[in-house]
Amino acid sequence: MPPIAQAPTTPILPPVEYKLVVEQANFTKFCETRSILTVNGMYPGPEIRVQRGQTVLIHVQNNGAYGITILLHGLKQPRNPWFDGPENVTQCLIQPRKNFTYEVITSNEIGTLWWHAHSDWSRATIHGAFVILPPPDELQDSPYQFPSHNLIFSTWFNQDVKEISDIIAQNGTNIAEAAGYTLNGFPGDQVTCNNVSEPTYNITVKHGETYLLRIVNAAMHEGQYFGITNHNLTVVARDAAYFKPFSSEYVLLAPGQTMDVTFVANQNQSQYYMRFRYFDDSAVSTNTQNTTGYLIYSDPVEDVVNTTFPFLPNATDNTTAFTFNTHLRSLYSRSDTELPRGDVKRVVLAVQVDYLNCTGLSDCPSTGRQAASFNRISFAYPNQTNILEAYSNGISGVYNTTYLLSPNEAMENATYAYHGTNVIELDYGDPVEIVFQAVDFGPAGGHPLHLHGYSFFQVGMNNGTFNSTTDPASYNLDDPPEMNIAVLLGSGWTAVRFFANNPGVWFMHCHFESHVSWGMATAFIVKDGPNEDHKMRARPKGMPSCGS
Ligand SMILES: [Cu+2]
Repeated sequence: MPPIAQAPTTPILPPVEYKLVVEQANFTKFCETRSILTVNGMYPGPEIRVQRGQTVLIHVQNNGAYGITILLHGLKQPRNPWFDGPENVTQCLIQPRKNFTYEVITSNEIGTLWWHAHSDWSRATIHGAFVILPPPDELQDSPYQFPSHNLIFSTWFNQDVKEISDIIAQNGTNIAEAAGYTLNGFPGDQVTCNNVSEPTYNITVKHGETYLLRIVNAAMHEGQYFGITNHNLTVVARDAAYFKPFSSEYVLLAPGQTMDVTFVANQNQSQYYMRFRYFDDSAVSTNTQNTTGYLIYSDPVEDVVNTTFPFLPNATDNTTAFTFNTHLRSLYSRSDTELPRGDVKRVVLAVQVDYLNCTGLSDCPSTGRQAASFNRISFAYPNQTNILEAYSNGISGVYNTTYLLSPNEAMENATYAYHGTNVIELDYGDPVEIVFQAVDFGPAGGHPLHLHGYSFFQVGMNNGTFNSTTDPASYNLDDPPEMNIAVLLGSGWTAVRFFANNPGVWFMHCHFESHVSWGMATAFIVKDGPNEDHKMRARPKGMPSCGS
């Protein structure tokens, strides 16, 4: 059993510090001026940049009108769940006029991750890139030597996102349709306001140079294809883990995923389209905006603009999405030591959108409401405390450690879910396999399923119902891709494996924001192991106090 995620041996750099001030700021997009919650007045927020293995101190000052939390998405935070971020799971809200410092430990992540708010729907506007560079001696042989640009794709609403999330969490109403999307804050030239194109993000390149794009899909609900006219892309990493590089006309990112892609500026010196186009295997209506940017050569020999869009697959082409998601392979296989290959503790989770029976529940309409669940448990956030606090202090009555139903039972009757704060307990070092099984074959579509505190290896993925006898025979146990978000397509199953070697409380949830609001979430409690470095760190001083 391997040790907890360690940074490869590199010189220890002193911690780097960032200040994030949460505050309202006005932005005009899609023909409306709105006051939105920002960090440092920016949309998207500032980049955080570190060297692998470095610790980051993030000082958050909340000058907003309501409480928030911040998550460093995809950082494993070894033994350090206290600074992971999800509201009422590992911490309580940072209330208005309060501050809190996150101590973020980077370990073996490389490339691009992101940070975002992890309370209500604040992440719609509070997010930014988190860049992890290799140490100098590795940099020169890595794709991170190239000049890079961050491409942050976001969803924009013409309503207050706090109001949207409060209504959805209470009434289970359907997703509020986005006003549109932005690339680094720009809607792009396919969006017009009073017949004038909205501003378009652009990057300038020199002919013959290689560039790195750090793509963050910060969208609330929308998977996205991305491509550049006439330029081939090479995928080198996703979710801060290297892949065997592969060349592709386009890439696909689920909400929450990050991807590092290189390309060579080797075309006629002109201007080309960068384009995002949504992928959606659900029947829920989606804003179909094409989101564009320009790639501009610095010394155009001809004053010609290439107006052709890059080819991107059809939005409802499930086969292409499946092919892309099953094509990925790890490069330096941490899987050599970190992938469980023998007996595993298998956790099958039926993943579905369903209904909540509101009998006996407050704040729930008597007619019932739409919900989402794992094994028909729709996750209820604790109220006046958080799960980590309850776990570390031995406070009972905050969460349950048993799931009411076996997956088979959960799949039998797909109508109603139960409301509960149910978590899954693991012993330190357990070799774990999670099989996500889509149950709502149909309109709900697929789910990007995200685990905090870990990355896992996707060993299998297919259509239909998982067969525990025959399907494991088809697993990739040689070079499965490592990730922190596994895609479950709407009609199948996805299997991931990891060793439970990071003690603490770790949230797991769908990265569609409405599905989390409806309860598609749970947490793993990984118990301490026998040695000192197998134990969760002690509770830091100054955690935000609970209760409003
Ligand atoms: Cu979902």
